[in-house]
Amino acid sequence: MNAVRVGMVGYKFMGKAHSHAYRDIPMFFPDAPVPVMQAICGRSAEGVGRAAAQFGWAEAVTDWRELVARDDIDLVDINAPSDAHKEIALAAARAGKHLFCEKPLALTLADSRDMLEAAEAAGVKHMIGFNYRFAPAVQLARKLIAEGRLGRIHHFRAVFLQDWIMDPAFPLVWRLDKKVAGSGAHGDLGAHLIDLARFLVGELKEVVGMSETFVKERPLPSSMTGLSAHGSADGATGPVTVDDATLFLARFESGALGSFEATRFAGGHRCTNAFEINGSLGSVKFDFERMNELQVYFTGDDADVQGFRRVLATDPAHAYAEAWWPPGHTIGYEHTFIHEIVELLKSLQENRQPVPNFHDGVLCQAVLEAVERSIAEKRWVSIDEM
Ligand code: SOE
Repeated sequence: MNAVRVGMVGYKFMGKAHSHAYRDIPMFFPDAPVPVMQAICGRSAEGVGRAAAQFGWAEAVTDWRELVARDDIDLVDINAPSDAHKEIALAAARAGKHLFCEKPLALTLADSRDMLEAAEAAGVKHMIGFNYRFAPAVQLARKLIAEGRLGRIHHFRAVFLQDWIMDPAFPLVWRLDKKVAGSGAHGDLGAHLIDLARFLVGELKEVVGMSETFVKERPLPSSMTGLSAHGSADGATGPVTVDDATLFLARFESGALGSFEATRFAGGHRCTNAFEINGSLGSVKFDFERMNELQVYFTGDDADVQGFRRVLATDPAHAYAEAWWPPGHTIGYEHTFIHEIVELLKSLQENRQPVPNFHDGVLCQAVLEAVERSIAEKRWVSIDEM
């Protein structure tokens, strides 16, 4: 397979990130199949038409049902709001298309399982968009752990901190509506932490959580411009139906202990996605705001140089680095999507499932829902219960 014809549903934030990746891949990853940007789909003809022209899609369409049924599409890329994922994925799988779906996979664990089942029944490839795995510094952390260089892992400590809805005048956008988003900071940000935890340390065994919605009523939006939306002028308000912040503790299957904090109320933190892992032989620290770096500590270092050191993950020894610039020339947020989609395209070429796939989406959703159950029932919840 030398070319993959893509049909994409959604054209906002993630639509732009994915489009940018499709455009860059032939230039920097010439060995991957070429993504052909066949058609982009959105509800507003004007909006999607503008996006198609700006992002470089051959065609703009408004009916996703027609799009997923077309013979000239191999892969359906779903980055519409979360409540639309399931219906589109099921129809696309039935039409025999490979699937690429943004996180969280669906609004509920039951829906996620339906999506996995549909993809498996159709025999198509399925990928979920957990892009942070694909930062070279995160891949380095994984390699150090897999090679046993951090020894037995004791702790995984992670935070995803944002502050874009702290102003009570910020409007009730779709991300604050449970019917559309499933949950708030928990599913939007916590899902990434859970995925990183699973990727780096392994499966979680049990969880206990707490959450809060600090601003319970907000102005209705006058424009749905995502993270920079504006409130309505007529003073109409509506209830916030998702969490502003969710925190939880976890025990991993391996016996390691985890702590997770996802919030949109951490003033001053625009997008702090950070973790620290402590093992018997060493530790690593990652902060997405300095995404090219991994702080590394080894207990075996000489006594006079003990301490964390900064490794810049831009050398040929680091994942994906050779495709880019000479050592020391850093990369950014958009590159995580490029690496993720390279994995997807190569999986199609090699006729194997990409990683992470819908199984990972289901397992992440099981943890998200176990935390919600724990909060509702005020108790530890085992992942096996889900
Ligand atoms: C907004 O909170 C958001 O863009 C998330 O939806 C993304 O998944 C995360 O990567 C950054 O923040």
